[in-house]
Amino acid sequence: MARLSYAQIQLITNIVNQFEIDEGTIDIIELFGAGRINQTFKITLRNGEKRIEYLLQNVNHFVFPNTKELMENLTMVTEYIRQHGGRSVQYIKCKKTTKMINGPYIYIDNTMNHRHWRMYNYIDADVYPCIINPHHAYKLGEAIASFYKSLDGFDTHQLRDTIPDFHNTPKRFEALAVSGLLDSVNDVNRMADVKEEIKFVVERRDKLGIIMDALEKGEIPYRVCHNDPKLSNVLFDKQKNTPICMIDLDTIMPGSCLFDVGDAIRSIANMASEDDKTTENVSLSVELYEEFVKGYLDGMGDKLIDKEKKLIPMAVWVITMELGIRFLKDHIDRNVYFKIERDGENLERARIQFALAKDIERKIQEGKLNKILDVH
Ligand code: GN1
Ligand code: MG
Repeated sequence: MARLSYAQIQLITNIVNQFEIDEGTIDIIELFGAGRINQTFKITLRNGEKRIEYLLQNVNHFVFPNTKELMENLTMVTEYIRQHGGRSVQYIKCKKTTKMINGPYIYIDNTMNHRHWRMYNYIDADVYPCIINPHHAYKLGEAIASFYKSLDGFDTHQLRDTIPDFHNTPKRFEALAVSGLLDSVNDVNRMADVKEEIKFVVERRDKLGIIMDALEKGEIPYRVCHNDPKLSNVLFDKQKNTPICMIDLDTIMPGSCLFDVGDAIRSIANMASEDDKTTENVSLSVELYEEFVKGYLDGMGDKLIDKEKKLIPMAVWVITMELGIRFLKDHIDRNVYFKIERDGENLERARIQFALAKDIERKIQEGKLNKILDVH
């Protein structure tokens, strides 16, 4: 991980000082986490023998244009969870002397980019960056179910869409088509590179709306969804190894729980990594899929309706296609959304997702993803 320069340290120190924390002096500042969107720093304060740790985050306001509404969502949800006996991160208000343009929880800095910052307490916990054994898949299923339970009774209407149409897969397809059209005028070579991938998506466009349609027709319910349910977004108790809470709550919005189920499976059950350079290792592990589903069904009990259960295999496919489409669009748009280290990375990421989608199609056809579901 890159080390910070003294100039950066001074900048961060100044930002930390805009928040209402006064339990000690800043002792350590380090880069933290590996998100594709926001940038996170861990801040350690020292007061004699006591250490207090926080996370400071630069919220990507290209991705989240309305950080005021974003923080309203997050504070509502985290307060609800705490009031109902659960644990969650707690956001820190800015000092009264700080100019607050976007509500009490966001500080906008004075640099050219006017970056948006927020701070919250650091919870000391176990975090698994990747699956080590099938039991982790089971535990993730259980953790996501327990997140849903902790928000039981929360009125979804209170939440704003922080990213409108985030999992509206047909709209993601339309956005890809628009980027493609614009770019074919400007950059013929870039479009030539993605011809195969565009064809792959177009051939499958009719099935992309299967979850959105069920939701809009009222066949499956709206619930409070996390929308980024990867294993590394769950904190586990260091002693008991039980889930404490889910983090990275920026995309909490109303939607189908199938978005979360699909995305969680997509992210953990691929034998290849999301950032592999070739597709040779891509394959959906049926074992990890089944373990996750077991954990999720055990955790949800009778909360899940039959139609939701039935759609689980297709949800994994839809969300995989959707992320492929998003990576592909970002490649065509010259990487304005997902962080990259070199051009071409987003195209490689899209290819991984499409290869996975193809493997899922095969496994659905062979009936391999239905065995665990007990639905016909
Ligand atoms: C982004 O930043 P990160 O890694 O938590 C993205 C998710 C994708 C994920 C793919 C707000 O999440 O939707 O599934 O990358 N988050 C947003 O790795 O777009
Ligand atoms: Mg995220």
